[in-house]
Amino acid sequence: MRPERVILNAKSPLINSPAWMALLDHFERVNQIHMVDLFEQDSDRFSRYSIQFNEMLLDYSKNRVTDVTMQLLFDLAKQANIEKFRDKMFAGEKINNTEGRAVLHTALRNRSDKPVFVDDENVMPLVENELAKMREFSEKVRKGEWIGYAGLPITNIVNIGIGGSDLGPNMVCRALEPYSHKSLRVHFVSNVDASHIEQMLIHLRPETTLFIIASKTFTTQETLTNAETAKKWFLEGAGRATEDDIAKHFVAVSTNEEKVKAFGIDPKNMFRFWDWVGGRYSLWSAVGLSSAIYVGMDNFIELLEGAHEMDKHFQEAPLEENMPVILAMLGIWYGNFFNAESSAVLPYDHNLRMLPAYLEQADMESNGKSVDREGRQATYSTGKIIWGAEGINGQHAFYQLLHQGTRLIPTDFIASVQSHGNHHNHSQILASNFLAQTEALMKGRDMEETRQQLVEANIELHKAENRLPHMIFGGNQPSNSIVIKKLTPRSLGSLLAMYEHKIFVQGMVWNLNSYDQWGVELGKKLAHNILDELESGDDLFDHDSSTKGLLDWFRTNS
Ligand code: G6Q
Repeated sequence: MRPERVILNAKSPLINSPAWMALLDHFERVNQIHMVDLFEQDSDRFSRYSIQFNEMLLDYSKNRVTDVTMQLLFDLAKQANIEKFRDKMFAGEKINNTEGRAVLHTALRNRSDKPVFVDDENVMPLVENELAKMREFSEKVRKGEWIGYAGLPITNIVNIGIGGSDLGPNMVCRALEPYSHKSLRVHFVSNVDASHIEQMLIHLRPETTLFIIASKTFTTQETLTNAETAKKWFLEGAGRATEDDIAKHFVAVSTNEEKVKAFGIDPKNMFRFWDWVGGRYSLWSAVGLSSAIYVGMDNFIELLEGAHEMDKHFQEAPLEENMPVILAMLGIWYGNFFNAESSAVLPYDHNLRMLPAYLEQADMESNGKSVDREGRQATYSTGKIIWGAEGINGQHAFYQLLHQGTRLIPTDFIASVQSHGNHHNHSQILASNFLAQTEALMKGRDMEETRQQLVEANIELHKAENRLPHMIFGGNQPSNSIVIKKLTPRSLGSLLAMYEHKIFVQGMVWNLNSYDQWGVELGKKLAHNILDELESGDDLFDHDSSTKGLLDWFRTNS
């Protein structure tokens, strides 16, 4: 039987709204405009379409927009009551309506002395308390004062977690590598494939390893399975550790004290966060413990400061000068009017190499929804496919499709001017490529100019004519350039918060609840059923013939 997909027999009204209709009408008139013409008509385009925030620059001039487009996009944002919902979020109102929860990752990095209330309780003392606990613990580990059961200091930290309890801290550790403690190494285990944990443990010694079990619910199958395997390795390894030694080598980050105790971790070794912190928004909480140890608590606080500054910008800047709002509305312009299906994130900073993976979750888990906040079918496209990789590597791989493919793929190019590396010539090459790519995407390659180049290269006429169509390309591919002076804890905090708020704005325009993730539940439930079938060898549940055939294949080949 086919599932009934939409419960309320109604369609979300967004596409009949005045601001939407006005944009649609405008789109018909401007969708053929070429950016080359826009630049030729306006020598001031860069300064009018760029914004500076602290040491960060957003240049959005290479977009297929005019002043009218931007105005209509801001009208749409206003119609969606972005400012009202933003204020509700910061005030701790339960904007996660399907789970009845506040959405307060901003409270985790609230560096002002303003209280933040959830159900009449000021949560700031809780936040401060946990930060103090993180500081005390991380400093002990960093100074070699947290001594393991064999009398040795910790040298390796293993974060066991998945999804939001993995991607955020993992990405932060990679991004802030230059700030890391030089005698500590940090590892992340997420996959339940035993190869992941086994291939890592092989290099470690129980005496000097600290495990951080990070799980908001402390019920996640993959994490608990890896944690049990780690515990077994610790107890049964060559080091002769005992149950009493667990306290020195296992700490937990969770909201669920009962489950943490049941696993065998003493609550005094537990770092807490709360149900008003979504998993994919939790790197600012104790989920960031691995990064706090790795780069030091002062740097972790700097990260929070940078995010807080972006929070203030998001709250205070008018929509027209608001970085997250501008990025969000440009995304809507391409996704909903040009029907762009995906958007690429292309960092030109090696330390930001995990940013695309992190943003894939942040964006797609938040806005990959097809029903609006009132349970009505969304009859418009919502979350775009977010993908990407280090830009310089991408140039030698997938950029061909960006330049000459048939699809419109808006891009975010992200660079830092000052590298942490010591070779200036490398930075210059990297920067020149960064700059050249957005220019090439925008301008394309003109037929006459290309013909001329072929002639100058002494290519025979008939060969040149044959090659010509393959060499020219239309350009007009939009990009945002986000340039930071240097990748520091503070600028990283601002960058990440900017993307979080961009996701928020898009979710609000599409009238979604960006803070639940019911879509990931079904697979988990079915996996539990199938695990019973794999373990027992019995057929316990009904399956389609494909799933049944695959299940049998696993059984016969295991
Ligand atoms: C994030 C998601 C998801 C979650 C993981 C891990 O928003 O909810 O990625 O973080 O499923 O969950 P636990 O932290 O509860 O183990």
